[in-house]
Amino acid sequence: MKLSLVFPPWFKEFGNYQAAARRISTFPPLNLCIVAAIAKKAGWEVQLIDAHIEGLNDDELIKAVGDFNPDLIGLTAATPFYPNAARVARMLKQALGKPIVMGGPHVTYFGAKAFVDGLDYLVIGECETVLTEFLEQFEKGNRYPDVLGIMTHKEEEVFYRGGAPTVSNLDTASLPERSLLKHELYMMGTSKGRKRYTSFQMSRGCPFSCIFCASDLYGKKVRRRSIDNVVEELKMVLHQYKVEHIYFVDDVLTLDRAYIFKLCDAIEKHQLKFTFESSTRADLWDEALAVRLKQCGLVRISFGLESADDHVRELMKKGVSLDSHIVANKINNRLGIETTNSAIIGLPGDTRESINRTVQYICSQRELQHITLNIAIPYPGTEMFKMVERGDHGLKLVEEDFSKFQRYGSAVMDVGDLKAGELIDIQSMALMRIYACWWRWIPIIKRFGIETIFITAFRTSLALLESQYRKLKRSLSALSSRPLSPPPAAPSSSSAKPPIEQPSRETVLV
Ligand code: B12
Ligand code: SF4
Repeated sequence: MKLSLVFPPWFKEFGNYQAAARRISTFPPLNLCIVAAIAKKAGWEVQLIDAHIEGLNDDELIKAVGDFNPDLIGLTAATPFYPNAARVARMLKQALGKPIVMGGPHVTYFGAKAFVDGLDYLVIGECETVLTEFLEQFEKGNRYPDVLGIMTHKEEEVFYRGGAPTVSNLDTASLPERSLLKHELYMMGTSKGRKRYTSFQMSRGCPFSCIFCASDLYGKKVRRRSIDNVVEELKMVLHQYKVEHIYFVDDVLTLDRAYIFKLCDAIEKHQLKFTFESSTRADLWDEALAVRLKQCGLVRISFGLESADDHVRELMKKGVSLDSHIVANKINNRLGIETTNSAIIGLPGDTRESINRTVQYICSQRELQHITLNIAIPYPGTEMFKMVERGDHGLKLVEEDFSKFQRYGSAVMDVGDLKAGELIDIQSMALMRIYACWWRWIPIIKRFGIETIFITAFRTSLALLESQYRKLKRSLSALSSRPLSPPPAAPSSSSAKPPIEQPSRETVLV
């Protein structure tokens, strides 16, 4: 049997920030490599196409999959990728007529609501515990397999027994099948140059409950691989695929301090030479840890600074003090470890003033060298998604097209009297204010390259000009249409509603 795994293309969804996104977000699809490993072990022949990195258009994608002639096609999607993945599913179904399965965070959250024309199966949860049985049943010709974690449908009727159990011992899972990736295409900019890189996972789960994060989609329990198991995969990645840089996608790299020291000892003992990066919390960072990680190749770490406003910080339930951020950045600046601080605007409780406080704080803190400034998006699976459904803190969803669930140049909810559109303008202006400081340019140039910075700055300035022009046009037309007598009664609430794009209902099966 043959399985074709496809990661659909997605850059154009990043609008003005697509050049920067292309530069830093071309991650190898680790989940599809895991699926490939399980399928191969079950005796299937597997093809993996990352249409995004390979730059394939629709026709080229259909041809590549068609030439392989699979029995089953697999797709993956986080929320903003989902509309495009659903489009690709419909397209491949029309062109090739093969059964299609989709997994990932979006379908795990929405279940049956994620069925669209073309999709035959959804994998709800982690696939390691259920995929082998599903493939076996499929191979036997059972098109409606009664397997936990597998959702299927016959026209409008959905069959589902419940979510896939999580993997309790990650060491028992097959190592991701990276032989199917075109490794030479995955390059990451680092302070030590652009390097061939891959993504790598040592643990799953996070015990914290930040309202904007979907880390507990598969449960809160933290599961960690043994150091020996990690070393086995590291050796394979470095020696077989000549990877030079690793992005550890663990939710919180330094959650278990002792584990990290043991990992460093193992990296040294086995003489594994590579640079790496990851993300963690600033309150789980200290000098001894930073020194040790740097000795073993750490070049970049990300912290979530989020907001500088006390009320917003309390509502977002992160529980990391601003002081810890400054201390952690100070350590890294002294040691020469590049540090990314991710801030968010438009969180519950945010106002123009609180956002201004956050931006002012960032501008005044020289230790915070590299900042990313995201617009808060209520991703399905987060507490914030539930808050917006309930309308807590004046949150209101104004955009239901999931492809717009991007953190840059796109906003999907009003926050009190802060309108979504206004947040986009505030983001552009704030980024300009933050990056007006020359000492912030160097790490950015190293990471993105001067050409990417120029394109992004140019497109952002154009977008700002456009938004000013739109505002001016609106004011002029309001002036010219102003009635001489007092206006009639206020419009009804339904006509005052902002336009919300509805998903195309005819494609939603259930
Ligand atoms: C790397 C990563 C990325 C990469 C993804 C690239 C890639 N090629 O995979 C990049 C940087 C591009 C990215 C971007 C974004 N990401 Co991201 N990302 C991650 C991260 C850190 C790791 C993903 C990963 O590899 N996980 C490991 C794999 C093994 O897990 P998995 O994908 O869930 O897959 C398992 C199952 O779902 C299933 N499965 C998945 N797909 C399939 C397919 C088939 C056929 C089958 C059978 C099974 C199956 O099997 C896998 C093994 O059990 C996760 C956090 C995390 N720790 O998972 C966030 C995460 C997936 N990202 C998230 C988000 C929100 C985003 C962004 C939308 C915003 C952001 N935070 O940056 C953007 C979207 C970009 C866009 N176009 O809009 C959320 C998703 C929430 C949601 N509702 O979708 C997560 C969970 C982070 C979080 N904690 O909130 N991301
Ligand atoms: S933001 Fe980080 S600390 Fe907070 S829940 Fe997500 S992974 Fe955990």
